Amino acid sequence: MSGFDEDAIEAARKTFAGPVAFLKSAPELRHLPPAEVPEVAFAGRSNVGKSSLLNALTNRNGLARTSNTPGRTQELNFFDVGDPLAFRLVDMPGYGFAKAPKDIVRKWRYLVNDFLRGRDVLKRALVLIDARHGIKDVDREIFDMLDAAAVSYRTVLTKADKIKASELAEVTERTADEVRKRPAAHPDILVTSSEKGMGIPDLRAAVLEAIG
Ligand SMILES: Nc1nc2c(ncn2[C@@H]2O[C@H](COP(=O)(O)OP(=O)(O)OP(=O)(O)O)[C@@H](O)[C@H]2O)c(=O)[nH]1
Ligand SMILES: [Mg+2]
Repeated sequence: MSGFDEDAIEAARKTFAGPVAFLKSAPELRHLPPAEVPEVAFAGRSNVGKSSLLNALTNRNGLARTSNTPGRTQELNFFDVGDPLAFRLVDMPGYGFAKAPKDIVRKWRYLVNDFLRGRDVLKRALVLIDARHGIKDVDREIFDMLDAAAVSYRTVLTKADKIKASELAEVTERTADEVRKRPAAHPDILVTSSEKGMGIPDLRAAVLEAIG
């Protein structure tokens, strides 16, 4: 369903096998690194598996911090890819976790909205959706923000290893049907499991395609 050819997959594999390094963490916009290379951001509910997917993508366990505690990542975390620097990956703070204090939610909304609207090097966002749950209202809120900011995005199902193949086919179709109606969304869905490595070569190719 992703449709990348072998050359694109191989080029992406090589890129991500090269240098990748954590650059910095930005709790506020004034801490952002200079906008000097293309960026691709990972967005999604807390605990959906953003940091895990970043680690799988770059084949480096522990590059991005993962955790069972929702809300682990509350800043924008930047990772440099390539030497010389070719592009950056951005691990975004998760949203929608239960018991999030109001001021944290407000801070998240400002930070993410301002980043999405003002970051001209941001080429694409990957919006991660837990395959067990499908799209929720909190995800629709970020879709709305991305559509309004005209940031192109692609939907990625995570934790595909956690459900049966039949359920996975069903949630993939349901997700694609909803996403197709969105103006800034890429119509194709990527299905992944960081745990099993499923969909990771395609996701790498999708990142390279996004940075152009
Ligand atoms: N079975 C399975 N578990 C996964 C997968 N990806 C992530 N997890 C688990 O899900 C939990 C959350 O993963 P994280 O990568 O920390 O999630 P996150 O989206 O970065 O969370 P926040 O930083 O809180 O927004 C961890 O316990 C991971 O081990 C997957 O593909 N399969
Ligand atoms: Mg995280």
